[in-house]
Amino acid sequence: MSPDDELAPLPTAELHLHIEGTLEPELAVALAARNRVRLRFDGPEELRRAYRFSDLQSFLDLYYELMAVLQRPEDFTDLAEAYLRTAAAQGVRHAEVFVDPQAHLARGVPLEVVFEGLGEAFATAEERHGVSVALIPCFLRERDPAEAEELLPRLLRYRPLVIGIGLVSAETGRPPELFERVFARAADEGLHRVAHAGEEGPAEYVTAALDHLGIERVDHGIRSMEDPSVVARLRAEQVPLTVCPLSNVALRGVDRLADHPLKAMLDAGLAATVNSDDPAYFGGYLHDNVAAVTRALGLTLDERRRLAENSWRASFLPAAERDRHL
Ligand code: ES4
Ligand code: ZN
Repeated sequence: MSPDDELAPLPTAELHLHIEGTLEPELAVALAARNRVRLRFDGPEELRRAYRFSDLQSFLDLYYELMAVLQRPEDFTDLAEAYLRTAAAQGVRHAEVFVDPQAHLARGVPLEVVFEGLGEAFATAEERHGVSVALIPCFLRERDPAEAEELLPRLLRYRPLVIGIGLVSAETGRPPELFERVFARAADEGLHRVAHAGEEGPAEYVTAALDHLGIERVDHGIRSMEDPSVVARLRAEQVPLTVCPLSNVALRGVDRLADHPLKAMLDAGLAATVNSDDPAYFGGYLHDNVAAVTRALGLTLDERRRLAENSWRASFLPAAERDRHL
């Protein structure tokens, strides 16, 4: 296929991808065997059948449970390597990858295991897969903000691989303001800042994340569309949104892909991008998401080009490198 074909992948930056969410059932079962971890699933088929969700929390429960198979640095290397291979085939040329250090620390896996394991795969990603990679560790919003504040200095040691921080997990009852201090410190350290907001949480959480956390991109942000004043601000400030269509359908934030607000976001002049979130769980990687919304919403080739261009503008690449893709 050439890039002019309706559904050929365009070179794109992936800006919303949880590395733990790339754990395919086959790899989960293989790592469980390698590490002698018992899973309550008999094999990859049974596991794949469990990849069905009623909401964000039902997904997060399985996502955290399966992390048990990730024990050693090479497990993280294998996980990242599998993602990079698939992502490259889907047009991804740069990825700013999320990781959940607190989820691993909480089950006794040290930071070095996570970062050295991922770093091993990322160090050769450019030459092996033509993909440049950076890491954005995310704080878990259900945990005490003081824990995030204590963790931040330890994350700084992994610069320049680590370029920023994020905020993830279930939003309800955990407004962005709780994390104001750790985000302010990260800004002082020159780190980039993003946050999940307006996924299941209300449009006000998008505003709060912009005002209190100083975020440079909104992860998801689809519920912004419920408040015209939030839409007007996102448009005026050209705040990038990392939208994940298959995720929103899998977690029932949107009933059907045909009802997805992505097209309305583009029509409203928002800087929307398409990303894959937790592709092993939600039915597809970056181009699978683009192809699915293209069909469901009737996106034009020009609109797909705009999505790819938005991804480069929204990336945290140095300007000279970013502009090579525009
Ligand atoms: C996530 Cl889809 C989603 N939402 C919030 N937090 C997450 N962590 C991993 N996937
Ligand atoms: Zn996410």
